[in-house]
Formats: sequence, structure tokens, C-alpha cells
Amino acid sequence: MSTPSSPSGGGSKATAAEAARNSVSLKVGMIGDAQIGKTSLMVKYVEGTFDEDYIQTLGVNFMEKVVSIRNTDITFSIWDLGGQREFVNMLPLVSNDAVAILFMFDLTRKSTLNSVKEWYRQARGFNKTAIPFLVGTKFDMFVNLAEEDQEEITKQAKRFAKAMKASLIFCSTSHSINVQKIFKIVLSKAFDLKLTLPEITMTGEPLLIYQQW
Ligand SMILES: Nc1nc2c(ncn2[C@@H]2O[C@H](COP(=O)(O)OP(=O)(O)O)[C@@H](O)[C@H]2O)c(=O)[nH]1
Ligand SMILES: [Mg+2]
Repeated sequence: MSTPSSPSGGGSKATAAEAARNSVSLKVGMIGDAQIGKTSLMVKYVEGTFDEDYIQTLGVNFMEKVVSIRNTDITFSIWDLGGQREFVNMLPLVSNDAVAILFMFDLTRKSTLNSVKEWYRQARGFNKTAIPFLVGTKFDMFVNLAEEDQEEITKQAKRFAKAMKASLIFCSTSHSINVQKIFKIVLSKAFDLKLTLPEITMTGEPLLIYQQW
């Protein structure tokens, strides 16, 4: 009996092409209070879907997404920590070895922005080199707030981001605002790539501030 054979060397060619590809892995941690939209953002970025039903994260969620630039496959591994204080002992799992940490808050709940201070202090204890991001969620609801409230939260978010030397991004997962861009900026910062995304700095707009403060 003869064994099936592939046309001259096809198999080995494919292997050579594969070997020419580089692959790297990028861990991104997501941290912040409960109910601010961390899990939603991760699922939206990885699977492209948004579900209004709230499922509380128990402990830690983890998802992967591969993006390719030229001949490099980049695997984002995204770690999302349950916001309840009892999960704080899992903070090292999310923070350790992360290349970037998204410190997240709900743009419609100021208390969640105040919490960022403590989240930042604790996460920095485990990881001093991760590239920090301050990410405000639910921008779709934020625009319905009174103008003074919008201004105050924006001002404080800018102040925090400056102090953290963090990029500042306002996003909406439900309305697909700035979701992809967060991870584009992570990528550009991690690999020192030039990015041509225009910044958005005006109050009332979905902020995108990622160059120098
Ligand atoms: N309007 C609006 N609701 C959102 C958005 N992102 C998340 N939510 C809702 O906020 C709630 C909490 O979301 P979840 O991702 O579970 O928050 P987590 O506890 O931080 O992981 C859910 O009911 C989501 O549907 C958003 O961009 N806009
Ligand atoms: Mg969650």
C-alpha cells in the first residue's frame, strides 16, 4: 500500500512560512470597582458582542485575542478582576507580568473614579513597569449628565491621569466608542510603534489622550 503524498514539498514549505512568523504575547490587566463594565469591554473586544445582562465576575476572567501586524502574531491575554473587595487577593494574578494595566471607572459614578487611587496604589505594588491607562466607561450614559457634572468628572479624570502618567480614554462598549482604539494604543506603546490616531481632548467628547501630558 502506498502512503498518500503531498505535491512536492508543499508540507515543508508551509512549515517554513510558519517558522518565519514571529509571535509575542501581551498581557493586559483590567482593574476597577464592580459593575463598571470591565468584563463587557473584554468580551466586546475579543468577541465583538455586547450583552446587557449583568453576570458578576467571580474571581478572575481571562480571554485571548490574536492580532497580526505584518509577520508577527500578537496574542493579547486580557485578565479581568472581579471588583468586589474579597477578590483583592487575586490582584497579583492580574497585575503580575502585565505589559499594560487598564485602571477603569464608570463615568457616571464618581465614587468609582475615586477608587482608582487605591486600585492604582495596590496594583503598582505588584507591578511597577506596566503601562498605565485610565479608562472611563459608559460614555453613552455620561453624555446625558448635566454639563457641570461632565466637566467636573472630566477635570478630575485628567488630574488623575496626569498624576498616574497614564493615557486617558473615555469609551462606550454598548455604543462601540473607542473600544478597539484602547488596544491599538496599548500595542503602539508596548512596541513603540508610531500611531496616527488623532487625540480627542475636548470636554463632552470621548477623550483619547495618549501622547505626553
Ligand atoms: N450603557 C452602558 N452600559 C454598560 C456599558 N458597559 C457595560 N455596561 C453595563 O454595566 C453593567 C456591568 O458590566 P460588567 O461588564 O459586568 O462590569 P464589571 O463588573 O466591571 O465586569 C452591565 O449591566 C453592562 O451591561 C456601556 O458602555 N454602556
Ligand atoms: Mg466583571
